[in-house]
Amino acid sequence: MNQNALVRDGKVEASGIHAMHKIHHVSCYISEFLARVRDPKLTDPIVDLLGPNLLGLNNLYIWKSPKIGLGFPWHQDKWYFNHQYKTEMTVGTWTAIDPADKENGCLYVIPGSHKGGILEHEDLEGSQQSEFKIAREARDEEGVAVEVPPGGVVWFNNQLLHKSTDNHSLRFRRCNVAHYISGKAERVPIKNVKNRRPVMWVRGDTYSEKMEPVYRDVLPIPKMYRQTVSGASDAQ
Ligand SMILES: O=C(O)CCC(=O)C(=O)O
Repeated sequence: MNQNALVRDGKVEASGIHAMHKIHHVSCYISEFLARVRDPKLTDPIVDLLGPNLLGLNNLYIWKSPKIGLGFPWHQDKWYFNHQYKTEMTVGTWTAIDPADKENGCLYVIPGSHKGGILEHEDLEGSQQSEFKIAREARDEEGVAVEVPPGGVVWFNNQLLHKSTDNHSLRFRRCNVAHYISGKAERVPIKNVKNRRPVMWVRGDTYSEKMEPVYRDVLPIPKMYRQTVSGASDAQ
């Protein structure tokens, strides 16, 4: 679980659900969330894009609290996934829990940007998501707001440039994000095996020579994730 960066940096005081920012990997540890990631309503459109064999990657809740919820800078998810998996494409699903609009920090996308290659991503200063990098060449004036009702889903190619804005409203803006990759994708070998994100089976066949391990059942919640918001861990 991540804490809101303004709370973490002592710039505002908030507690409980108002101090939260993200909850990571819920589908790896809680069976109801794993079932949701496998829901054909979410995955049927992805089969059209990635084929019948699907694995689930990062899965998280983003929690923008009223007035203090922070936006995300322009980025392409592939910039992050490139370091972990050899693949042309992953697909992200973004599901609104609350109505998402310009006032409470909805997504913005640059239409057609998924065809333009991967931009440089640079470090970002300030309280905005410090773990996030920014694609500085992305142009704000090309961004289109994606306002979504609760339960509405956005499916997006991992090269699509997207960002979101801060929550200026008195309402929450929460969503669930789930990323999918083809079962035929290969893992990039990494040294720190301990910090590997678990990869979950979603549907179809798996290829153990390319991706290992792939989990079919939820895992025990690691100690590092078992902290409360007041002592929120920055584990990702
Ligand atoms: O939900 C948001 O505000 C941004 C989410 C996002 O950019 C992402 O998950 O890559």
